[in-house]
Amino acid sequence: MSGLGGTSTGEVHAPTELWQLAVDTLDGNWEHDHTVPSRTLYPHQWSWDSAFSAIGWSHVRPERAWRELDSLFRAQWADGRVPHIVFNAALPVGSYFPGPEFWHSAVADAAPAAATSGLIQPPVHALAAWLAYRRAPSESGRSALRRLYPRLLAQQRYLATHRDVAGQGLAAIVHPWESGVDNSPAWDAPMAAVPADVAVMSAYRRHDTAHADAAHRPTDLDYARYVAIVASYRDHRYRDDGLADRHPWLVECPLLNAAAGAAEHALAGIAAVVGADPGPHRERAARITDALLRRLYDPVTGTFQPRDLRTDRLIPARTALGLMPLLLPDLPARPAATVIEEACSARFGVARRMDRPLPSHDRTAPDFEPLRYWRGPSWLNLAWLLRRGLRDHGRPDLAAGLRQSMIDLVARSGCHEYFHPDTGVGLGSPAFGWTAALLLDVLADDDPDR
Ligand code: 2M8
Repeated sequence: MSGLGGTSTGEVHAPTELWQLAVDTLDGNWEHDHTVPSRTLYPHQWSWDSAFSAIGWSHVRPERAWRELDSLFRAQWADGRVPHIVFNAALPVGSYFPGPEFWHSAVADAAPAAATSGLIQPPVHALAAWLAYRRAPSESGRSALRRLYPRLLAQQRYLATHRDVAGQGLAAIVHPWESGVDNSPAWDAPMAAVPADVAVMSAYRRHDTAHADAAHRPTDLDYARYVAIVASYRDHRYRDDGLADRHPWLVECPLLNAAAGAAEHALAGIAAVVGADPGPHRERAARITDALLRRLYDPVTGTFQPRDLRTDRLIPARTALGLMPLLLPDLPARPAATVIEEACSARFGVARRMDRPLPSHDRTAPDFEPLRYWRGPSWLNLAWLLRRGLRDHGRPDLAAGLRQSMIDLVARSGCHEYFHPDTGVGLGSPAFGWTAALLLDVLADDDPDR
């Protein structure tokens, strides 16, 4: 795959055709005040998907970027958490599993009126708001930033207080779904420790496997554990006090914490626009970077690894999560250099001219699975995040290679959810929101050396 590659039917898409394809995909997924990730697989509103969609909308219909973020933050909980799913009440029961009746968010004192999940996702929203504003600065954008700023602050405060389970300056996640990379091999060891019986799944009907190949999705045993972890949290009314003593799955994730650090940098920019003080954001950003280095950087591998709080050990799997702290503009030169080395190794293959796209997991690992969801396939959001990091850390050449590989994937296969990491064949949902949105963003940014 190189240049604007051929599609599966042998056509070559011009950039203008790709642009139109992405706009049409986003438009097709627009649902009154938000973008659904996929009409079939994920018909509700997802948290980090909405942030990525807002970035895409800022290039074509900026008012939708603000509606997208506003609608998500309307469902923010009183404790500051931004739920990972906001359910669309107009959809029939069974449109997604686990649906609102399973989450039963009303059991929580802090929950909003709308039905939501009780989990979070990586906080990429401040970055999205900041980029959307910079790409389409306007008076309505400024008022949107003024509306969103206190909500984004509350989101950060929730992470820094309720979720700092170890008291070491990093946020813990309580479920693999909070990482966004649900069945990553990074979670295999902590998942194996969760007691669950696959037979419980006979009481439920999975919705995903009706729309996607079961061999490309998490297994039934994964789902039995997903359900068990949610049930434990829900049974405690989604409260965060006492998590360390009772919760079956607790991890510090490099991606989620890098996103929280990048959010503070973005908030410093937003603060300057809305007349607030950027100083505290810079200080908090520095503290998060410091904690990531102390807690999750492994000097032996030269990359970042998640920490399992149940064993207090770093998780050895070398997934793309380990590259994500490059998103932190203040990551010191030495760890930045070793992470870039990891990105360029045979594990991930980042190069000026990439012959294959970025995989979600180490290509050389025995548990690399090119078809199964977050266990190997290529995802545009990970490539987009890493590209930003490479640019910020003085490697515009590698960032340009990654950008081209993203364009090639969509030129070859369309706006799929994820892609085969060798052939680029499209997998999962064929009309996926963040693929379209982030493609627009990289197409618009046509100065690859910037
Ligand atoms: C996937 O996660 C959901 C659960 O949240 C699922 O598998 O049903 C992940 O890819 C996640 O990162 C994404 O936000 C969500 C919607 O696109 O789908």
